[in-house]
Amino acid sequence: MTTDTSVSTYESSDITVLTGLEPVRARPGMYIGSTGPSGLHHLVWEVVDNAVDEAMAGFCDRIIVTLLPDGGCEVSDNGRGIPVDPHPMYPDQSAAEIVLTTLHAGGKFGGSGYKVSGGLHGVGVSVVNALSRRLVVEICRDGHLYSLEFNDGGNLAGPLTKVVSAGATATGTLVRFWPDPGVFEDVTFRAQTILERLQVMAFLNPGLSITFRDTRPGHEERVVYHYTNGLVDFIQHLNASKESLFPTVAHFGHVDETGEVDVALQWNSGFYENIHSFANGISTTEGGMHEEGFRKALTSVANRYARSHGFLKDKDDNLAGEDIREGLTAIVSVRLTDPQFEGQTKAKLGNVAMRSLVEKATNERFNEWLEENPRPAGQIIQKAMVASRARAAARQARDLTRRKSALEGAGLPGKLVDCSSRSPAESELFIVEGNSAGGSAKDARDPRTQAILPIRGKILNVERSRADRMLKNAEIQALITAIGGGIGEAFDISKVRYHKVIILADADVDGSHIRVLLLTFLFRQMRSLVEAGYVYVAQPPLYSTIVGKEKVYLHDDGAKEQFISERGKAKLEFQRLKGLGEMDFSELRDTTMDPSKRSLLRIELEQATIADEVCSVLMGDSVDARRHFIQTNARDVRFLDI
Ligand code: 0RA
Repeated sequence: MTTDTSVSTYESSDITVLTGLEPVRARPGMYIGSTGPSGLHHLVWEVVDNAVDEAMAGFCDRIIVTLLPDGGCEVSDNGRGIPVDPHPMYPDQSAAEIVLTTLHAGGKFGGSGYKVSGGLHGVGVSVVNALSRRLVVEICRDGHLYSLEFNDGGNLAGPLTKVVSAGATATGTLVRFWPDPGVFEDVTFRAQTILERLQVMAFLNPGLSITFRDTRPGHEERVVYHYTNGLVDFIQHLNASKESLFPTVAHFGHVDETGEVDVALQWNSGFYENIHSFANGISTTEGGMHEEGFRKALTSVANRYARSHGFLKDKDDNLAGEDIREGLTAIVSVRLTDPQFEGQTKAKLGNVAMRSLVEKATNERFNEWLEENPRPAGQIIQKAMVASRARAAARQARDLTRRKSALEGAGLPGKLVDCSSRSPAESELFIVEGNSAGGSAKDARDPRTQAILPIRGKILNVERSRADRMLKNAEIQALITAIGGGIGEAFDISKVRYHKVIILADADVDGSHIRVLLLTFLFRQMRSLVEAGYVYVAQPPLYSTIVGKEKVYLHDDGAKEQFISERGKAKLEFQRLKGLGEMDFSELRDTTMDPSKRSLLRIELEQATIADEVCSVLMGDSVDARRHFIQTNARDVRFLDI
C-alpha cells in the first residue's frame, strides 16, 4: 500500500495493444521458457521441429543444421517448402510471410495441416523471427527459388522475391537466423546441446538423415545421424555401455484412431530402470498417460507369463512392477493429434486415450514377444524374482535401521553436525571427505544454516550393488537419514532437510572419484534432488598467492594464468594447495564455505539419457566402455568438472 493520493486517469491511449510479434518480444519467456541458454536453443528446436514435422508427414528425408561462422544458425530441409502463394484472406501477403510473422500460423496453416506436429508450444517459426536480429528464408517450390528477409525482430525487409529458377523438381525450405543479442543473455550456441537433441530426433524418425555442421572458427565438425531401425537403434545405443541380458530388442507398435505408439525394450544386468517416453518427438521427462499404460501392461503381461509358465506357483505373490523393471531400458513414443502437456515443466502427457492405446499394444504385442522368445522371457522373469527377494531383504535392513535410529533418539546419524535452522530453504548440508577436513569444516561453518556430514573415504558404488547391500552400508545410511527424503521411487523432495547439498572433496583424482560416487548415488536414488537443482559441488582452490598483505586464492590453472596476465610483470609466487585436510578452518571458510566468497558448481541434469549413460560407463561393469569414454571425453570440461 502507498499513501500516494494522486488520482490517475485512464484513457484509451494508455492501453497498449500488442500486435503481430510484439507480445513475443515483450515476454520472450512465455514463448521460449527463458532468455538464457535453454531459450536460445529453443529457437533451433522450433525451426528443426518444423522440418521434422515435414518429415513426419512423409515429405522430407534430409535436414541439415549449420552453425555459421558469424554466429547465425541455418536449418535446411528437402520438404515441400513453405507455400508462397498469396493467402486467400490476406491477398497482399504471401503465405510464407504470414507463417513467419503470425503467431500460431506454423504448419497447421491453411487447414490442410499435419496429422501430428512437434513444436512444444505450437507457436511456430514466427517466434524465432520475433527474437532474431535478422532472419532469411529461402524456399524452393514450383520450380523456383524464393527469398524473404526480416530485420530486428520480424520487420519485413522487402517483398518475397523470386531469385532464380531452381531445378524443376527440387523443393525445400532454408531458414537462417541470428538471435537478437538484445534479447538473449548470450547468443553463443553450444554444439553438444544441439547434437544430443538431433540424435534423439534421428532415433525417433527412422530413415531421416540429420546432419549437423559446425562451421564456426575453431569449432569445425560435421556429424550425420541416420538410423534405419529407429527405436531398436536407440535402445542399443542406450544399452551400449551396459551388459544386456539377451541380444534381441523387443519392438512393437500399434495404430488406432486416437494415435500411434511405438515401443522398444530390452533388459540389462544392472539394477536401475531406464524408461524414456516421447509424445510427437518431445521428451516427456515427467511421464504421463503413455508411460502409465506401458508400466501397467508390462507388470500384468510379465506376471501372466510367469504364472502360465510355472515360474510363480499358486501360493506365490505377484511380482511387483519395480522388480520387473529392474535393469529395463525402454522407449515409449506416441504420436497424436492434439497433445496435452501438463506438469511443472510441461513435460507430462495428459491425453487419457494414450494410456489405453499403449496398454493395449503392450498387453497384446509384448505378450506375443515373450511367447515367441522363451529364453529371454525366462531371463526377464528370473531377474525379477531375484530383485523381488533382494527388495524383501532391503526392507528388512531398512526396518532394522529405523529401529536402531529410533533407539538412538533423534533419528539423525551420529556423525552429522546439524545446523540449528529448521528451514530447508536456507539450510545447507556439506558432505565432507575425510575426518580431518570434517573437523575444519565444523569450525568454519555458520552453525545456524550449515550442517556437516563427514564421510569416510569412498562410499559404496551403488551402480554395482542392489538396494539391500546399499542399505547396509553405514555411509549410505548416514546420507539417507541426513538428507531426509528417503530413496528410490519413494523419494519425497518435500521432506528434504536442506535445499543445498554440497559435495566437498579434494581437487585431486581421489576427490574426483568420491564426487562421481556421490553424484551416482544422488542421481540414482534421489534424482529429483538433482533435477530440482539442490546438488552442488564445492570448488576448493588449487593455488594461493600473497599480494601485499592479502592472500588471494585461485581456483584452477586458468584462473592462475589470468591472474598472471592481469599483472604483467609483478613477481608472484604461487603456493599449490594440497588438500582440504591441510587447510585450517579460516582458509576453508574463506575459500569454500562462506556464501559471500565461495564458488559453487550447481549440478544440472541436462539430459537424463546422457546422465544415465555417463553413470553406467563410469561406474558400471564394462571396462572397455569406460576406457573409451575417458579417452574421448578427457578434454570435455563438463565431465571433468563433475
Ligand atoms: C505451412 C504449410 C506447409 C508446409 C510448411 C508450412 C512448412 C514449414 C516449414 C518450416 C521449415 N520447413 C518447413 N517446411 C514446410 C504445407 C505445404 C503444402 O501443402 O504444400
